[in-house]
Amino acid sequence: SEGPQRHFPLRCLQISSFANSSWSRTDGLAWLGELQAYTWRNDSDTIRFLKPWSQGRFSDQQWENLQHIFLVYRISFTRDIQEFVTMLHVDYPFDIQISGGCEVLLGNTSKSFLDIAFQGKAVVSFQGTFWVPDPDSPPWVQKACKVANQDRGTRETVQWLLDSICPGLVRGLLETGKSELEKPVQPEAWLSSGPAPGPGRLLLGCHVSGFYPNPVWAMWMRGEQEQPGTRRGDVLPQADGTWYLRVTLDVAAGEAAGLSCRVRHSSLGDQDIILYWGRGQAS
Ligand code: J81
Repeated sequence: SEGPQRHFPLRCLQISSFANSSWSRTDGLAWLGELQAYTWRNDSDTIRFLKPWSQGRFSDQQWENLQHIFLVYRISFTRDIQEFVTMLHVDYPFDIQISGGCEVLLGNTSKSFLDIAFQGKAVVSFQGTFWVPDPDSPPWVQKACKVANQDRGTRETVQWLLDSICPGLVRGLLETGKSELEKPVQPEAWLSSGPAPGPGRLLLGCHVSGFYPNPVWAMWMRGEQEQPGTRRGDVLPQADGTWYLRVTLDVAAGEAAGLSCRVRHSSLGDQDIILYWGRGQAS
C-alpha cells in the first residue's frame, strides 16, 4: 500500500494565562494537518472530539487513560509554574504557550517536537530525554529546567507521549480520517470591483472561497500573460475548515477589458477556473 501522500502533522497547542497568584487558565487544541480535531477548554475535564474520526484507532480505555494523564498534568503544570514564579521571582501577568506533536514519516519512522514559549518567545524545548533551555532564555527559566530535569518520571512520560503515543494516534487518525483529510474541496470564485484606488482607476478583486487543502494559485491574466501587479491577500481560514483568498489588481479603467482571473487548485485537476472581467460581475 502507498504511504500518505501529504504531510499531516499532529500539532497540540496549550495556551496558559497566569494573571496573578490566584487566577490562571489553560486551554488546549490540536490539529491534524489543516483540520482541527480536538479542543480542551479550561472549564472542562474532558478533551472534546471535533471530528467523527477523532478517536482514531484508540479504544475508549486508552482514551480514558490519556485523559487522566492530561488532567493530572494540567493541575501539576499550573502548580509547578506558580511555585517557580514564587521561588524565582517572576512578575505576573504572563502567558505560556506549548506546542507539541509529531509527524509520521515513510518507513515506520516519526519525528516529534515539544516547544515552550514564555510571553510569545521560545524558551525551552524537550530534546531526547531532557528539558533544554534556549541559550538566551532568562536565568529563571534555566533554573526551572534544572528542577524539571530532576523529575525522571515526567521526562519518561513526555518521551513516551512524543515517541510512542503520538505516532500511534496519528497512524490511526490517518486511517479513520482518510477520506476527509485527502478529499480536495473545489473553490468557488467571483469577481468584484473595490473602492477606486485613484481617479480613473479600478481595483479588480478576484475571490476564491471554500477550497481544501490550502495551497491555491490565483492570478490576474491578460490572455496567457500573468499580470505582475496582482496582489495576493492572506489565505484566511473559514469556519467549515476550508480557506478563502482574494487577489486584487489596480488598473486604469480603460484597461480592465480583456483581463481575467485564473485559479488553479488540486481539486480542479487541469480545469482551471477562468473568470473574465466585464462578463456578469457588478462593476
Ligand atoms: C516558561 C516555562 C519554563 C518552565 C521550564 C520547565 C519546563 C518543564 C515543563 N514541565 C511540564 O510541563 C510538566 C509539569 C508537571 C510535572 O512537573 C509533574 O508535576 C507531573 C506529575 O508528576 C508526578 O507524577 C507522575 C505520575 O503521575 C510521575 O510519577 C512523576 O515522576 C511525578 O513527579 N507530571 C506529569 O503530569 C507527567 C505528564 C507530562 C505531560 C507533558 C505534556 C507537555
